[in-house]
Amino acid sequence: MTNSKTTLSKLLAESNFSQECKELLSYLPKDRSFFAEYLYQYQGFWYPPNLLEGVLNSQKHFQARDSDIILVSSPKSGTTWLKALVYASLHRQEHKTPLESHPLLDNNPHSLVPFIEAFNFHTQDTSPRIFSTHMPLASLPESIRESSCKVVYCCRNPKDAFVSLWHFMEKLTLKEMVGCTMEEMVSAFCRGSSVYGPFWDHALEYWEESRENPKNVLFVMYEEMREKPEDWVMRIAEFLGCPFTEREIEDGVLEDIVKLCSLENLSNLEVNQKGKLVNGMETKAFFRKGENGGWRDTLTPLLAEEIDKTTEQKLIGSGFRFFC
Ligand code: PAP
Repeated sequence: MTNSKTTLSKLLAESNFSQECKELLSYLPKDRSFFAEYLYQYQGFWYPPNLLEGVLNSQKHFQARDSDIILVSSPKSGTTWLKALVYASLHRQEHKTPLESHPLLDNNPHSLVPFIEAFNFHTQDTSPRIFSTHMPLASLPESIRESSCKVVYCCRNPKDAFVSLWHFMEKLTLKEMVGCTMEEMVSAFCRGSSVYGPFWDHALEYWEESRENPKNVLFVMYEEMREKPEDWVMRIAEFLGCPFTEREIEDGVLEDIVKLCSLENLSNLEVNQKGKLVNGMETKAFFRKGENGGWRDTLTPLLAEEIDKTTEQKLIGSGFRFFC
């Protein structure tokens, strides 16, 4: 615990920020936060300083290719799972027996699919390249917005995403570091001041883009994937231009991929129980219950209502609904 705490404090507070980032931090709106000492508002969304620096760096240096695949989500909305599913689907020719030998058996999904804001986007040179990001639509690097690469956005209902973040922070001892109550954290979440928040604006922007530009942006919901994973993996593969054939389905390829990437299977692997990411985060922190509606065992009715009210206000006139 001490180790991961030290690594995280370093990551969040002591990074050696670029001059550009330091200057921005000196005048951007800031809000006291539960995730870092302050979150800073940049292009309408809120970031701890280390992630803001990652966003700036990717906006400057990330060069998208038309064949790239970008997996996008708000934090705690199914990123790890989506990375595993897309990686396994795209590499299914090379790794035909996924339950016996597969990179996902020895690597956490975050190690196989780099996170654009984490400065490690130069490390991948396969085709297609798969990246992930939590960046909002309008802040994506220009080269992504101008390319014809495919974006898959994974959305989750705000109460479960919030609760997942709460437990994640508890596991990483971030709450102790910042010192906040759940009431304070809900209140910050609802005013938009959470990592990559406002949560609702993030989802709405990608949802609208997926309707305007369905060839390039696919919007999926974590809860729907939980209910019918095979259907959704097929839809994602089709969207990415590598549909599963009847024969593959008969041979159990799709079923094996879903099993390989299941919460139960991944969370029991040694790499996901004892491993660490390059930034020092313990891989086990990314796996918990994965329940639809699991927020009920953490949020009081009053706090749930506060989030519901915000959701209601945010979605007025949009035609969009979260799953539950
Ligand atoms: P990240 O944004 O930090 O990458 P992310 O993977 O999006 O995290 O979210 C973690 C959630 O996904 C956890 O949800 P919970 O806290 O409600 O349990 C985690 O359990 C869930 N999760 C991780 N891997 C899988 C998986 N293979 N299948 C389903 N859910 C998963």
